[in-house]
Amino acid sequence: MFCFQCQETAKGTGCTIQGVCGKKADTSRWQDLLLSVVRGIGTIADSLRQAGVKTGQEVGDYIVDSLFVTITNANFDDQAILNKVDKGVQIKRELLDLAVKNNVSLPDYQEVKWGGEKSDYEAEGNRESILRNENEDLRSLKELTVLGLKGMAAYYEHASRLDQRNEEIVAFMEKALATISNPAADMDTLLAIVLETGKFGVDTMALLDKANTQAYGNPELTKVNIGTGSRPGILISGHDLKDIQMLLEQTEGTGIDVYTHSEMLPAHYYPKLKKYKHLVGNYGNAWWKQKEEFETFNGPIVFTTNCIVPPTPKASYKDRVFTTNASGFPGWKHIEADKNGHKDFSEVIELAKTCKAPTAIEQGEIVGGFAHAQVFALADKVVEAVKSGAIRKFIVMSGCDGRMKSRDYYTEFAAQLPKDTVILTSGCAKYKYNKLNLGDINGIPRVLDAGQCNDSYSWAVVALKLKEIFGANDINDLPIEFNIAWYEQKAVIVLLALLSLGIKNIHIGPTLPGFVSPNVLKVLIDNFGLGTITTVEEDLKTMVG
Ligand code: FSO
Ligand code: SF4
Repeated sequence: MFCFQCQETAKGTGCTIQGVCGKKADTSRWQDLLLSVVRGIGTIADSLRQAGVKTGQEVGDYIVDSLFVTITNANFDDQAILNKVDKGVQIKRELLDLAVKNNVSLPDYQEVKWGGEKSDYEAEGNRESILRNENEDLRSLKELTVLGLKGMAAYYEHASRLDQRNEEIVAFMEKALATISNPAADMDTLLAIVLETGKFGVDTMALLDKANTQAYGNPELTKVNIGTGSRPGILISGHDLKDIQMLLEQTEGTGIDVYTHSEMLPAHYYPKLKKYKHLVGNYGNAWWKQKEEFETFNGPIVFTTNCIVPPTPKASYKDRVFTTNASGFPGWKHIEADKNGHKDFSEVIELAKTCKAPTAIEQGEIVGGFAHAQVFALADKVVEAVKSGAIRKFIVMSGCDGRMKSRDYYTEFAAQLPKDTVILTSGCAKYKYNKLNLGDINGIPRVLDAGQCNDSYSWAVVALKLKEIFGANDINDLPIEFNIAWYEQKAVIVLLALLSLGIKNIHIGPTLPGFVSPNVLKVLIDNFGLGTITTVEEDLKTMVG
């Protein structure tokens, strides 16, 4: 196997025996195979589209879902991945027929030519590994594109489950898949597609923002309980708001409480979700602490997206975990939606009724809900604080948390920031400092949490608004610094989106991506001033002076 898509990749260069995330070599091969099927389908769909032949929503939805399945720690279930390969082979055959019927000629790439015979799955999966591209710079740009597409697909899927779709985004995904399948694509073509991926990343985050806010209202300032109640609970993790909505509806009046975990915390900020009295709090921290925290939760757990840590054989909770959407784990029950998108959580609820209430591991509250609308509502206060010098700088510290010790940097950086600075956050990175009680500036909390990682979009909207208010010529002239922590591929699309908005001198850490080759890194440094982190003391000097 070879996989280098996340920040925890072995030695910073690639997992080759087994994933640090727990991914096995077989799973890695099936993911490579699935991705090659997706590239084939994307390429054919792109050619059909260019020729004006319609392919239907099923093709776009398949591409999106299959990309999502291959995100870090989303799906460890080989059979589920192979079922998607089977489905893809079927879709591909239908598209090939469509091409023949309409006289559309197709590129002769391996991904298009492969016949999809079951007996050839293993060999094709091995052939189509990341290392099929021998030139490390071309490989790097192709991977940067596909990893960005994976993040985009995740956000697109959440939006689509709330009935928001966008044909231009799907058309772009197909074009990008066709571009990276082309063995003759050169550096310039690939660099252009990387940057365009960022542009469509902004559009996808805007689409999801619209989907979430139209369905559930604008996030608002909210205090979230981190303690526990006396009734049994269901813990829901991941990013899908439609799932928590359905779970809240189905648990109402059953005597079961619902708790959010990790990236689901921001559900509390939405008026139409927080209205449920039995949505009682957030339990635990970021994804990587789940092995301990699921033990003490005592009740069932539902994964709606990625960030699964494989349990140890002794884990007491392993019979009470459920997955849905793109997530999966062998032996865990998977909840499918019916054809109307409805999911039946009755099995989870019945199980919860037999469980003990969660054991408290923390007490108190955390504050969040500062997506763009709430920040705009406070705009006068914020502008006044900047003009008077009460706020000297904003530091965007969005992104992911992770288990590496070097991530303590972010806790220390947040703690040592001068008192006239404000942290703008989103994603699970916040768990490194959202319980530090960093105080406020004239009533504005010093940690403003916009929401999930996709809500980094809010910080772009806020930055553009501040640019307008302060009459700045360039977004980079504002008193905003970007010190982003990354882990998986959603952070890749967030980064590409920020670059496409013209934001420069972004620091990413705790380490630079293994999939960025030295030459590609040089391009990113020369054009965007991209950098990483050093020590807290040094970085405080460069970022806040
Ligand atoms: Fe974190 Fe996981 Fe949202 Fe990621 S929970 S690491 S960037 O999924 O997607 O922030
Ligand atoms: Fe390694 Fe990350 Fe890939 Fe898992 S997702 S195999 S940890 S690079």
